[in-house]
Amino acid sequence: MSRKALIAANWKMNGSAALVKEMTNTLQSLAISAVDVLLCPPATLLTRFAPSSQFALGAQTLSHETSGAFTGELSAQLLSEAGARFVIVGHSERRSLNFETDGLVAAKLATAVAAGLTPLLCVGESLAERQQEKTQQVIARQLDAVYASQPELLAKSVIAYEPIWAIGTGESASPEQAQQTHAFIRAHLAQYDATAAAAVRILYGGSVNAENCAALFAQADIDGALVGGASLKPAEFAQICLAA
Ligand code: G2H
Repeated sequence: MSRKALIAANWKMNGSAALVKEMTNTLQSLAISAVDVLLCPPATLLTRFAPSSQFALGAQTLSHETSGAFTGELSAQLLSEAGARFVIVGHSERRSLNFETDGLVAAKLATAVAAGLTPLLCVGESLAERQQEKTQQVIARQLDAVYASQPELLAKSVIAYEPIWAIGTGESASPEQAQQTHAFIRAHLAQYDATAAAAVRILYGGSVNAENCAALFAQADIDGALVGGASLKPAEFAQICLAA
């Protein structure tokens, strides 16, 4: 099964109109075609991007509601109208800082797909959970919460494995550690839809940079990366795209 790599930038609550221009110029000049490139800036910057064949745009979260009295929230439709084609769902920062439960993540993912957005579902264990050898248990729970009752959504999803202990710490999972968990994720998803599990792109996220990315991309079940800090530096992000 050959899967086209996807390199996704998660700017988190960073970036600026100036960075939009700088990143656009960098990616336009490279004309990368071997991999898909996705930029997820803060929602307010989505409309600052001119349409480009070099990259797609995504949001970092969405409401599970479609409209109504939800002050401060953004619906899938609003994000789509702003140019988003993808949306990150269930990032660990949303799960911990915004108290997003497995159930809410599942509802958000379904709402995204219904509106035509491709969800990028984040899963991953904490350091304590890894030390207690609960990595697979935690990830299985996070996947089951979404796909056990709606397996048809798997074929429309991208998965990102982001071990919480590797996020923003500068300490990436080793390629072997990541591959082991990616293989587990693919095998676990096969119980819902074997064809979709073989085809689904599973990205690695957590302190990916220009130095460590090639070894990660060499692994059989790693189909790209969700890049945080390094995606704020256009030259380094471009290097990561070129390494995939
Ligand atoms: C993990 C990742 C991007 P960073 O959150 O989603 O961030 O690359 O800074 O660890």
